[in-house]
Amino acid sequence: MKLNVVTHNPGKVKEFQSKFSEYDVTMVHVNREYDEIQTAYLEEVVDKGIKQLYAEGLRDFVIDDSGLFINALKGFPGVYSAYGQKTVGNKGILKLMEGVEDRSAQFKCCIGCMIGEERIIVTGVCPGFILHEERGDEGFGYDPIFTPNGELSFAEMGMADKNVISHRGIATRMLIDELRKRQLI
Ligand code: ITT
Repeated sequence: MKLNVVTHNPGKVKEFQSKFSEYDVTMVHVNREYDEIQTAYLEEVVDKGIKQLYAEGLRDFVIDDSGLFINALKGFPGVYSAYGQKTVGNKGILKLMEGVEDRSAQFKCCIGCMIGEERIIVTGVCPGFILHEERGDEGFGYDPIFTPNGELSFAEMGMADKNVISHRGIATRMLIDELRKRQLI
């Protein structure tokens, strides 16, 4: 089957495809807008986004709202991660973290899926740490400054290894389990 991925971010589509190929699902990149409401919760953004796209007539699709939550910055950039990436970027985040001892952070990924009338929302979390410098050139977004285990950054790992432990990898596995339970894939 085909599943539309509504996003501006081709990196997300690639990560979904690598997980869904095994189930004969082809991801189709749909570069289309939906409103991302201002809220502290990724799940609310996804819930509203799904309802809007469904009301506009889109069928069989997934959307993904993700963010990097840094403990020493009280969760910033969090739900503002896309804005943080576009404005200060990784260098700006590293600057904010200069001299900060607590480097702990979490990546979160909330995926919403609508197939037929079935609506599924799942969230995956990946704990880790903010590095002191950018490392690696794979992946996208905050990957060069995040390490899940204090060793390699996500951008040094390559997609397959990242997917095993990442927030999106975890959320995608949860979604696949739900879809299989409901015999949708
Ligand atoms: P959409 O069109 O799907 O919204 P986006 O890239 O703007 O694409 P989000 O609104 O979910 O995505 O914003 C999340 C931000 O966090 C964005 O800047 C991403 O680059 C970054 N991000 C999300 N997942 C990431 C990952 O796995 N690795 C690195 N950065 C990530």
